Amino acid sequence: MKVSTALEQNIAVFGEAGSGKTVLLSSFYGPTQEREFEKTSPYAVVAENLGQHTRMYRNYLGMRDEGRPPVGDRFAGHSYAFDIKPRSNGPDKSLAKTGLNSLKLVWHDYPGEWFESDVSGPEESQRRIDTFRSLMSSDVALLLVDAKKLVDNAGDEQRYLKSLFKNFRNGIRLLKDDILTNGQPLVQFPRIWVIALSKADLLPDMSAHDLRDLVTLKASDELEQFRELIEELIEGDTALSVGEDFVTLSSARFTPEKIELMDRIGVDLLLPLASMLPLERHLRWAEASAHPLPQKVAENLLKGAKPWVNVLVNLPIPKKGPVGIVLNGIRALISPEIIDSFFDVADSQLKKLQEAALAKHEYLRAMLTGFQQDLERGEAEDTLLRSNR
Ligand SMILES: Nc1nc2c(ncn2[C@@H]2O[C@H](COP(=O)(O)OP(=O)(O)OP(=O)(O)O)[C@@H](O)[C@H]2O)c(=O)[nH]1
Ligand SMILES: [Mg+2]
Repeated sequence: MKVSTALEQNIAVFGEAGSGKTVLLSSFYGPTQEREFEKTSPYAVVAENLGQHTRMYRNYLGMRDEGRPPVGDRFAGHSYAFDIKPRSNGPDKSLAKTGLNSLKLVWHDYPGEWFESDVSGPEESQRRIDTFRSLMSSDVALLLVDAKKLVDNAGDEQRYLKSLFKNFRNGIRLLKDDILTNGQPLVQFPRIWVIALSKADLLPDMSAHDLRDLVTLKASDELEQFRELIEELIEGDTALSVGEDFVTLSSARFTPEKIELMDRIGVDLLLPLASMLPLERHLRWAEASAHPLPQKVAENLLKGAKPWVNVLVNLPIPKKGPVGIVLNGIRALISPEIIDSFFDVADSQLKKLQEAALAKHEYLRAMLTGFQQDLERGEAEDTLLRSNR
């Protein structure tokens, strides 16, 4: 049996038909296969499935070389697994210390049509449920808001935004009975629902703050109803952020002649968002004393966080022992002060932490610290707005 040496994180991408999901995936993946990226990036991205690699890369090349966007893949609903391997000069010392040396990202694509049309039969209905179940292991979900639709509805954006959030809600509500067993709320379910503007190049002046303001002004009731639905699905609904984080994304700049794939917005934030954002949020939730979470929920959040803390903070956590002991070990380790000092370090300090990790040949740790800097940068540029709750 192959023992996994990867930290794993899942991200679910929800968007209506044509909102840019497939292009986003290829724009995330394609550039990582270029020679320039291989020379300069601190990590490599390897698609686990060769067929998926070929499709994503072919889509990318079609755009890059022939100015041709990928053909629609309606009703597809796939999961894509990527190995994110830090580049190293020699063995990664993180592995010796923590048993981990890479990151696995699983990207779940939820087909747009499923929000907009009825199922065509029992087989497709089952496929919807299966797809939904697979993405429930994600900690982060992106809800795509299509900038093209905002442009088309200029002056009347609320029409589009209200119907969008209603559709998201209906799509999930229809599956509610199928995903809950005996009506029991779920412990494991995406708890961070980030609102992401896709095709942001069409609204180049819109910042993450502007996006928040627009959604709040035009569709806060519908967003609230969506949030209420998610609350019904999960146990421990104080550990939930729906529509509190915002990001602007553009996969490329599309002109009639060309698709400029080097001209992207926010795509570099996807890995950091998927990996570092949940860690930060989960630790805070698990430690929040004002609204203590049900034990199962806190344990689940901390259990997921444990290997990350191990790699990042580099302090010993008991590896074995009853769950309670291990969890107490983590609790002691990640006291609110440590969380604060860890996540609120200044950018310059993060850079130093990263350099120290590199000097010690702890490449995985260096990579994750780099992701944290990316999030800081995204906020400074206002392509990202993180909830401060
Ligand atoms: N301007 C601009 N246009 C984009 C961008 N991404 C996608 N598009 C356009 O939107 C079209 C649809 O994008 P897709 O990625 O295929 O949409 P999808 O969400 O996968 O759609 P379905 O598979 O049908 O659910 C593309 O053919 C492009 O013309 C972007 O970042 N900027
Ligand atoms: Mg698609």
